[in-house]
Amino acid sequence: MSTLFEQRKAILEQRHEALITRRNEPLFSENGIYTRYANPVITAAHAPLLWRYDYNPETNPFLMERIGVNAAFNPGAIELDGKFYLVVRVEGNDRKSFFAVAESTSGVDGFCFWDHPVVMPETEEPDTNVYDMRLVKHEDGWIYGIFCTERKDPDAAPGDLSSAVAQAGLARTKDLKTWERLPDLKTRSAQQRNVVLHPEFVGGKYAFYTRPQDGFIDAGSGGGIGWGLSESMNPAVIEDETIIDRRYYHTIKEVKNGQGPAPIKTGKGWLHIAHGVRNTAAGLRYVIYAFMTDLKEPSKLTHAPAGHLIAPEGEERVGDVSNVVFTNGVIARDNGEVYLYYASSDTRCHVVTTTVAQLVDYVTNTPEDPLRSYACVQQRIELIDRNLASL
Ligand code: M1P
Repeated sequence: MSTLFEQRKAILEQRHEALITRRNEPLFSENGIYTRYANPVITAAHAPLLWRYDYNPETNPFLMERIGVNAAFNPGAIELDGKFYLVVRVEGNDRKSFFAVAESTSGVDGFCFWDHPVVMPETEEPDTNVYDMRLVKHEDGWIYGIFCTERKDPDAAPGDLSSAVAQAGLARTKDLKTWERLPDLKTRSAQQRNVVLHPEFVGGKYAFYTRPQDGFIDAGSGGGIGWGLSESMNPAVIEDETIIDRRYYHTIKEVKNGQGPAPIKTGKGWLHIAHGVRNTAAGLRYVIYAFMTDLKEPSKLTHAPAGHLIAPEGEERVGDVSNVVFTNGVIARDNGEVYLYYASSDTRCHVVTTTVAQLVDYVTNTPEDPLRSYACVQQRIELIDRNLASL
């Protein structure tokens, strides 16, 4: 007769194994721009059982979960030696996020976490929370992890236990296992989130995409995707920040926006994937959009297709922070394939697959937002008339 502990252990292990070995099926692509997949690639349930349960029947006779995992989202992504690696934002039931590496050979399924999460060293001013790592293979030879470090606002009024200060944490590695923490990025902005390193030197300097903001949540008078240069990564200091992709009234990015992963270098320009936020009666809505900047001058906007590239669909619409899709990870392979990782509603990770050719076609041929309903109708009538003429 097996014990309750043994029965539960067998069921838990069987269910976990079935989940992480589950095949993922591509879905028909209605828009022809990218292919969605039937299942998320990583969820909280993918977290190893060893992270959550005490496996000692003496100290845990009911085989209870001791340290739960609430969510697994907003992964950074990188390809190393032909394998797909995600550095996932794992959030414990205690609300603290940490980073953990999951790897897969296909990029669309079979993601399996390494036994131990990332040990990210702290600076002299310890982080309360770290999240949303962008992984960048820089031409200086390092892999950089740029992430948000969040600490309680020292100027918060007594009793205000929510106000926080967000800044860009920096670390570098060669193997995703050992991380060297660098000083946080210094800019003139009170808060920074969604900071990303450009993969190449620009004029001999390190170049950053930034997102200056007045408050922890509100972009305020700030916002827009910024750009700044730094002589060094240790320390990284940006004196001048300019906005290269600003917010507009009545668009998908009227409240705020932020660079996603580092841009992809293409023959036509740097291809950027970002998130835009607008307000609704049901709260903020986060979508993913794309734009392109000049190959020689990566801070110069050249193409800005209207509207979203990806919006939350089906179960993606619901989670801890509903109506959100967010991306900070992409893998563009040498053969032109693109794996874009995104999370839905701050809860789980998904992938869409496409190619550089499809994304360049999308970005360079989708009309810009004309910013008025009348002009949008004119745009659509031109398309309809061209189509009717070709019948
Ligand atoms: O909750 C949605 C997202 O909110 C933040 O993004 P932004 O800085 O643009 O508001 C981030 O904290 C992100 O992690 C989160 O997914």
